[in-house]
Amino acid sequence: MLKPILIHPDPRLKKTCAPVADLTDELRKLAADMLETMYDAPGIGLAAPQIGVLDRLIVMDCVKEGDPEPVIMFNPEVLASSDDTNVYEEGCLSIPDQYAEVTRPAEVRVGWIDENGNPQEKDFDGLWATCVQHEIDHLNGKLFIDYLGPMKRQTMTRKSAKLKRERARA
Ligand code: K1U
Ligand code: ZN
Repeated sequence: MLKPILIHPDPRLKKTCAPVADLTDELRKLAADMLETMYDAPGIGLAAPQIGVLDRLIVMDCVKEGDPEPVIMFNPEVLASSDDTNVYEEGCLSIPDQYAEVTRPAEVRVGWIDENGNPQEKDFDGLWATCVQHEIDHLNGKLFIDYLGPMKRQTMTRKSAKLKRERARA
């Protein structure tokens, strides 16, 4: 089932999300709905707070061509980050049609609980590394525009607020 994606500014996008304690069928269904919503948007990632759920859950698929590689992460954590960095022009489904360059560690080791309740650990690089850091930021109430200077951030926030008002009227 498709879920509506919150548009910035929204107080729920600024909250720190709570760890998931028990993996229930309800949470698995939520993850499946998030993947469906992400593919439909379309996007390469989605975090639970973007659909108004303040749980530590993200989904991703950064494969551009070929077979899809959906990933579901409960309680994801960056365990280690490289010193070398990567600049990527990021977007956000909660700040539609706006993009800006963000510098982040080029490689990260991430730990998480998968949909079967098993702990996982993996090194990510390239777009996967950028995306997983972007999504984990969402769980800590941080948006990619928070890495920008105040003028650029304000301009992008105003544009997003205008789009949000227009969508509410439509
Ligand atoms: O979390 C989100 O808002 C999703 C976001 C993830 C992301 C994009 C770029 C860099 C880091 C994280 C998006 O998916 S924005 C849409 C997008 O990038 C895209 C859409 C269609 C095809 C390819 C990319
Ligand atoms: Zn985002």
